[in-house]
Amino acid sequence: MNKFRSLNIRKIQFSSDLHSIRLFSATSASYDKFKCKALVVGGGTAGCSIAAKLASVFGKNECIILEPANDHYYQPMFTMIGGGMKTLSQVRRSMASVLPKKAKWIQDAAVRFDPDDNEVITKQGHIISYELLIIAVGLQLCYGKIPGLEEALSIPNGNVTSIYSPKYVDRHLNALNRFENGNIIFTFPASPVKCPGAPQKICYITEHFLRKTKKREQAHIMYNSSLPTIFGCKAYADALWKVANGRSIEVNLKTNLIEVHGDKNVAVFASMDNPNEKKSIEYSILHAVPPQSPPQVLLESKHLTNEAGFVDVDKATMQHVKYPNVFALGDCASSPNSKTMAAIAGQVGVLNKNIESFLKGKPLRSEYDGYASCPLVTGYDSCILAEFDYNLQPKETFPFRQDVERYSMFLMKRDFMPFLYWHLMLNGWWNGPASFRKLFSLFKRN
Ligand code: UQ1
Repeated sequence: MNKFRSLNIRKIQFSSDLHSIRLFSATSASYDKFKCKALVVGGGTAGCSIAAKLASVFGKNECIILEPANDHYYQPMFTMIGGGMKTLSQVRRSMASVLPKKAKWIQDAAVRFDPDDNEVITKQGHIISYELLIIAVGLQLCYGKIPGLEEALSIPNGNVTSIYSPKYVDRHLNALNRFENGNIIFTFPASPVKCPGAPQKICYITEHFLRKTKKREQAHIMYNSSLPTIFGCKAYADALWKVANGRSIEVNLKTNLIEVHGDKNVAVFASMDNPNEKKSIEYSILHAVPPQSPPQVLLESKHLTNEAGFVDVDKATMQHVKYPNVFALGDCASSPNSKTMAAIAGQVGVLNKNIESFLKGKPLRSEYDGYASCPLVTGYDSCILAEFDYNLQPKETFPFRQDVERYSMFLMKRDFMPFLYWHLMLNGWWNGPASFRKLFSLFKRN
């Protein structure tokens, strides 16, 4: 690391961020310049897991992680928190405790990528140069894109809830406990989302909660999704239709939440086929899933991204299509897989092998097949474990039928997965269930 006074006009003239103003105005301020073998941008599931692998290969402080947050959440548990099966404090750990000890953590955010110079500029004005860049900045939640939603979510003890953010996740159980009668509406936005099963899981958990508390008769439950299908993979879509119909949940497809009037408890929906076709529905509880997009820094990095702002990688190797020393994984990558934690597990293994080949100057041979898994929790004791690939074909691990609700899969989701996450995945030791699948295939009939 060497300190220097930075007034590099070429570097700052393109930047719209605050730090460039700082560079111009505070001429006496000094900024750090860092150098490393591998720079991992993002300390979420993807960043943390790949950094653990790289830090152990490259050695102490040769891998830098750039991540501004203080806390790290095990987000797959948010649906269970919504149903009161877990608490937020059980799924939160300090960032310092989960990042690999051999890596150097810079608590700051990227504001500009300069892949031609192998540099990243941070919000505080530091410059980090790298030999290898791994982008794992996830998705941002855009509650503000739906007029009235943030306002409604800020009403104390309000009727609008959202398990997608730690800020709002506790509101759902509070609203369920207060519920007396009326419409309970669940939404799915018109954007890519992380864990596309979650908007439905919280719906089924809610339905079971109402049966348990003898309030089911008083509720009319609606699942309003902007998508044209209930689930992308047909085998599980058929199973989910049975769950929804069997529990008298009204499913409205191509129906997009566009406005919330928190003061009147009214949600406005528009048809995806005809945006002028709108309907207003009064709710007792509205569970809203925010539209999501790549973070701002990627939306401003056109040289690295596709049109939608995702890091433009080869969907098999996860290597950038233009910059061979740049890789991406997780929710911010352009690979067209379902954005789940299991997908990241598969990508980490592929990336690890391909980075090794890249550093040796060999062709990248490891290929990600789009594997994603979604434990579709359907209540307080049942779960359908969906597993599929890029072609939306089931790619199942266990020797029994997975398109049915099972208690065993519920226990796996609730009790085994958190252990696997904190102890194996974050240390870079879990690359998905491929070896279990091979083993169990010995017991499979047909
Ligand atoms: C998985 O690998 C994973 O990532 C760690 C999850 O996220 C928490 C999952 O929910 C699942 C189901 C898998 C796949 C693992 C098995 C054993 C099928």
